[in-house]
Amino acid sequence: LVHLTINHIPVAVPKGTKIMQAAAKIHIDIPHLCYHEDQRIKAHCRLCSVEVTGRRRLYAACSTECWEGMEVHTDTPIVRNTQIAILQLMLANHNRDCLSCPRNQNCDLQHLVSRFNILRSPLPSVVRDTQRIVTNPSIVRDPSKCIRCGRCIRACKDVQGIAALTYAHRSSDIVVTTAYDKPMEATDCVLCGQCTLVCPTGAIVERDATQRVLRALQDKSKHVIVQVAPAVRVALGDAFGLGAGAIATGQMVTALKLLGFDKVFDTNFGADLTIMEEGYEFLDRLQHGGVLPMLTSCCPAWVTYMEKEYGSSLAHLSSAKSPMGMFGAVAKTYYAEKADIPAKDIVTVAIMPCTAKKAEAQRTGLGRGGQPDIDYVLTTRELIKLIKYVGLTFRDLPESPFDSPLGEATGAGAIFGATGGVMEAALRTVVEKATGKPLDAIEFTAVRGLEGIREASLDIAGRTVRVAVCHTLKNAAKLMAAVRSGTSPYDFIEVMACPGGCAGGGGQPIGTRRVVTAQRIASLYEIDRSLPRRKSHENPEIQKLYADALDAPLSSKAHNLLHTTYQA
Ligand code: HC1
Ligand code: SF4
Repeated sequence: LVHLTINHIPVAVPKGTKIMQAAAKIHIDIPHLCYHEDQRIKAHCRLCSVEVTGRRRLYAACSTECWEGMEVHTDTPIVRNTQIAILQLMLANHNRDCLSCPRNQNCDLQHLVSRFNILRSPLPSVVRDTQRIVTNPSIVRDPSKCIRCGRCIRACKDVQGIAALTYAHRSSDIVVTTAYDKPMEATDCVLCGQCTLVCPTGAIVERDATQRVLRALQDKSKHVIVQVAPAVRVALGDAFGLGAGAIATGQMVTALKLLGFDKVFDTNFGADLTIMEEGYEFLDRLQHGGVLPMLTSCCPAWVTYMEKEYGSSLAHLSSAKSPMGMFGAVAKTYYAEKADIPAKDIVTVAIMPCTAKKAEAQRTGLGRGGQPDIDYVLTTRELIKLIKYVGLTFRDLPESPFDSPLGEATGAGAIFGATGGVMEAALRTVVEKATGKPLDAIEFTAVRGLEGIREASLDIAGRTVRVAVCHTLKNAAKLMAAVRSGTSPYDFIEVMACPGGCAGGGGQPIGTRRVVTAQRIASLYEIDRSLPRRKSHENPEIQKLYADALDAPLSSKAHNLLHTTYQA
């Protein structure tokens, strides 16, 4: 242990601990902006400067390791004046129109300015007159809000291995942008939104669809239904003080009903349906010499990555639409018929932990007659805004069940929101169908966890099947090298673009970090354990859907409705 004092308070920490974490241990939050708990430390904003007795310079608390006998001061006049000067400089170069900013009241810069009681900046504004960049369905950039902390750059490069965002120019002209200032979607960007999750301000945000959804809800001629992704229910509570990973399914359904949705359905139902199609597709490929390894296709950022980077390997992707896509197709056909409402009068909204889902909803393969199957996608963050807008005291809401017939789901559907969940859900059905015998052990723990790449071998009806699971595109690239060269040892690979899978999705609440994602994942497995049915093929609503309208998995009807194609 290393012994030091911070503001005269003794503290002992393991060797290698940074001043920032030592201070946190005694409940002192040292201000910071470029520092992010999950990222490489850059220490260039200097907002976390502290004084050390006997030293003539200031130290960055985020990057400086504690030493024996160190005396740290976080609140001296020099420290305070430095921090205020840094914030004033930032403000001089910042569009201070907080009222119209999507991050109003949820902005690190705004919180710090308020914490330091900076009422106005004495410096003249040098903010450039730039426009918001709205070129794709998922992500909006506002360079006038950028404080050049580099967190988005690191998320893109270090997590996804993409590096679509970068610094350009020098000194006071430095900006964060794309290569040649291209629109994000024209670069290698896959719209996963990890950048939006780490931005401390409103410089890079999801494209907001809340107003359009509110208008649809107010339109009496429309029947507005909503589906909610597996990972939203374990993240939404963050914004309402329920604690990380809190399971808020019932309150969430009540909130959506109070918002005015005519029916509240479950994407987990779509996930069960995906397992039927994708699971049977895998068995079919396995038994009839199809293209292997088969790659999962439910994460749109991953699918876009495949289309952009591995165009010659698209035959490996499962043709199954994502759960969101399958749900939309069933909603505008089967459900429309059952409810006796013309599809043109049904508006489908999807609540997703994901910015890439907004772009996925606009894929031509996910619609019929020129109309999309999913009309609007809202991120978890936008749902939080809507709940606050109507003034619901979320934590006190009673619980409600999902509506029928697209609201019943099994534990297999629930775990889709965790990295490894799609694979585990698929194996529960595939193994049972292939062997014709009920599985005794349904928990495939080898594919669980947060290792970047996990693998497992299992015997399926006398054949050894090798599967792999990975999260983040940086890890996917490692697996894809072998797939492209035809040397992959695997038969089936699950890829989710975001760290931890959708639990850590780019549309989740601001403040999402790896430790929080891990708690959400634990809750998803808890939901799975708590359900009476844990295999997709045992979902009675799915069985009824096949009996009524689809015949069987992979039938021509199922193919028409539930499968899609990809384009390099
Ligand atoms: Fe996901 Fe999926 S799990 S992609 O991560 O397959 O977004 O939660 O809805 O579609 O089910 C996201 C989550 C989600 C789909 C499912
Ligand atoms: Fe979206 Fe989930 Fe893929 Fe992230 S892992 S891009 S949240 S679908």
